[in-house]
Amino acid sequence: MAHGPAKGIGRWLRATNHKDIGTMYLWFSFTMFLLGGFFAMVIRAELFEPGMQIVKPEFFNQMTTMHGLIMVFGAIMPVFVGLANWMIPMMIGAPDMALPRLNNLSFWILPFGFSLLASTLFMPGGGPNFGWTFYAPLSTTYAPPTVNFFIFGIHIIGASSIMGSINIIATILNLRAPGMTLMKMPLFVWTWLITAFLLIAVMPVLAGAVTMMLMDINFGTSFFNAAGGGDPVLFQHVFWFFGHPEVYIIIIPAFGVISAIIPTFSRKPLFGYSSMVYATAAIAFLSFIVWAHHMFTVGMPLAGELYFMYATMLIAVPTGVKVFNWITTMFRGAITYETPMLFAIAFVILFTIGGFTGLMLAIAPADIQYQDSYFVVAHFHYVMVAGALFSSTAAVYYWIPKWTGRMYNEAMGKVHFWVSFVAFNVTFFPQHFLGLAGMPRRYADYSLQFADWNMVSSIGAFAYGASQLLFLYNVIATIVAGRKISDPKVWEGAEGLEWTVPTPAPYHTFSTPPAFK
Ligand code: CU1
Repeated sequence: MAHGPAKGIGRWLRATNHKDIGTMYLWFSFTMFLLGGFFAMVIRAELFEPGMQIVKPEFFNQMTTMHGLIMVFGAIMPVFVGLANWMIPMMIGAPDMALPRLNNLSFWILPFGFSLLASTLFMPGGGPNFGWTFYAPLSTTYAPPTVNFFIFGIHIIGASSIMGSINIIATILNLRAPGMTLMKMPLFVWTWLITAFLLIAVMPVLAGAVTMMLMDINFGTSFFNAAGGGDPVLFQHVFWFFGHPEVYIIIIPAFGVISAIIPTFSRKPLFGYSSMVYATAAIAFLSFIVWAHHMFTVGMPLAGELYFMYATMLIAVPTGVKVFNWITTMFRGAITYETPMLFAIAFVILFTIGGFTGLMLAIAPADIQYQDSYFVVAHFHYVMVAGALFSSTAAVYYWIPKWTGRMYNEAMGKVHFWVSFVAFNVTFFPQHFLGLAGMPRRYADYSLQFADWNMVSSIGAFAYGASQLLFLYNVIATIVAGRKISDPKVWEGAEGLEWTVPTPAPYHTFSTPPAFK
């Protein structure tokens, strides 16, 4: 094997540099975002008006399933791993990630996992059609034969996440520069430290769920089969013991991004740093003990319903602390509204709306009405899109000058923001009305009284989809021909802005990583 930096494709295949791996994660994630987004466009095109027009119901089910799986596991989780790879070593003054070869493996198994998953769409029997939550017995007894590819894909994706998390924890705990104590770390680093522990705790649970499925389907066990003495509700318990912490795995690094951007553009230090750390840890702990709020209609004992209802509502307390701190950071700050700040402020507003509808859904007697309606779809898209996607978009605008040495086009960024912001709300706010009016989720068709708001929602979705192409164009234009940040014109009107939180020494000044001295 040749030594020294590899050239051409070898630079990427054999990458051990955290920046190259971070870049690959970001581009992989954006590719998956466009693919999952394309599936969303198919879904909204079919739902544009009542009656069947574009796709068959069977294919529609595959679209809703693949949209969810690709967005959660392919777009949102990898984008934050990409940001972690790029930023964590620089934020803590480390020369690189602690386990660079493991880092390479974590990334490179992902394209295989997702190729396996996506190729099922072209196989006999079609792709997974049981929703991204793949409840048994729909995903076991009634699944297409390609479910085995789905299971293998999930295993690969899970292994990637676990390896990535081990790497992040090892890096943060061992490679901090002298003087970088835990309570001095930028919040983005803290949020990832906590997220990595969540991932290591729950990805094996997901692996267990799909392994039990594999056994039920192929080897005659009856974990989820009532006829053989099993219990389909067990599947939901196992799935949501993974699935609820999973939504925090997605949103906690987003909190870290927002906690970096808001102080910068408010020109004030973050308000309540230590309370942010403790609130994040509290949210992570609570995320493990609320899973059955997804299952209020399975026939739990009343004591169980009450416990899961109150425990879920408790999460609003540390989340409220965070929102309070962000707003207090902005209070009386010298705020300017560049693109990252616009996305960050939109995050705070829209994520809070998603949080409030979450509180509504947490009320067990009300949830029995909301269950499986479009209200739930509206709720989690406020959290996932306006939460996770807006914050990762903000992060790209915020850090791309640091990554490329070039400035993005601010005017185009602002157009991207405003079209995204308006189109997002046009898409998802009416889905609250549809849900409250009784429209169920995951159906290819609906009755006439839901026609108007569905058309509005579809128009919003097309505009949202189109505005992401503007983002893609802006990013490529920045990399290829963006104004160099050494050009003083870039800094006009940006007095007092700091693009990095602490400024660590350039990594080549370390002869030995501090931890090994
Ligand atoms: Cu949950």
